[in-house]
Amino acid sequence: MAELTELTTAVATGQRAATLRLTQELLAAGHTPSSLVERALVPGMAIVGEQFKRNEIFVPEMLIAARAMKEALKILEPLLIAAGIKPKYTVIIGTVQGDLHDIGKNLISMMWRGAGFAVVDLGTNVSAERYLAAALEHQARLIGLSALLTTTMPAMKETVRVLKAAGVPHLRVVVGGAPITQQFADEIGADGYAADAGSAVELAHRLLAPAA
Ligand code: B1M
Repeated sequence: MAELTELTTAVATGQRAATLRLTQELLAAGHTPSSLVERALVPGMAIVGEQFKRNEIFVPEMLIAARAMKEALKILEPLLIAAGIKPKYTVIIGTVQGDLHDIGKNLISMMWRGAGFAVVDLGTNVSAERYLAAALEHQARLIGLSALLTTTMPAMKETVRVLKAAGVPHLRVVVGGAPITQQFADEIGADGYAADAGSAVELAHRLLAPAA
C-alpha cells in the first residue's frame, strides 16, 4: 500500500505522474484530502526549499516540484471544498506585488472556499490599489495577503497601509506566508496573522463572527 512519505518524495522530486498516482491511491486507501496536503505535499515543498537554500537544486527544479504539487491540488480541490454551502461573506485573496509564489495562497483560497466563504482570488503580483478596488467592488469583509519573499514584505506593509487609510467599514486585513510572523503582522497593523491554511480558516471565522 502507498505511504505518505512516497507522496512527499514524489512531489519533492517533481515526479508529476507518480504524484498523481499516489494522491489517488492514498485517497482510495482512506486518507483525507487535508491530511494529504498537510502531511505529504507541504512537507515535500519544505524539502525543496531546504535543497534550494543549500544550492543542491535550482529554480527549474523548484518549478517542476511546484507543478507536481499543483496537479495534486487539482484533484484535491473539489474534495476540500464542501458542496452546497451558501457563502455568507465574500473574501479577497492574493499574493502581494512583486511576489509570484501562489501555492500557499491557493491553499488558503481552497480552504476558505471549503469553509463556506465566496473567495475572489486576485492571483499573484497584486498591487495595493487592486486589492482595494476588488474589496470595494465585491463589498468584501476580509482581505488575505500572502508573501513568500522577505523582499516583498515591504509591499505587504504598503498594502495594509493603503487598505487601512481607505477606511472601508468592517474590512479586515489578514496576512501570512513563510517569512511573515505575528510580530510583523502587528507592526504593519494587520488585523490578523495565520501560519497555515488551517489557522487561516479559524482566523477568518473569528474575525467575521457577528460580534466582531
Ligand atoms: Co521561491 N523562494 N523563489 N519559487 N520558493 C522560496 C520562498 C525560498 C524560501 C526558497 C529558499 O531560498 N529556501 C526563497 C525566499 C527567500 C527569502 O525571501 N528569504 C525563494 C526565492 C529566493 C525565490 C526566487 C527569488 C528565486 C530566484 O529567482 N532566484 C524567485 C522569486 C520569484 C518571485 O516571486 N518574484 C522564486 C521563484 C520560485 C518558483 C517560481 C520557482 C516557485 C513558485 C511556484 C509557484 O508558487 N507557482 C518557487 C517555490 C516553489 C518555492 C518554495 C520551494 C516552495 C514555496 C511553496 O509553494 N511552499 C519556497 C521554499 C519554502 O517555502 N520552503 C521558495 C508550499 C506552500 C504550501 O507553502 O507558500 O509557505 P507556503 O504557504 C503556507 C504558509 O506560508 C501559509 O499557509 C500555507 C499553507 O500552510 N500562508 C498563509 C501562505 N500564504 C498565506 C496567507 C495567509 C495565511 C497563511 O493569510 C492570507
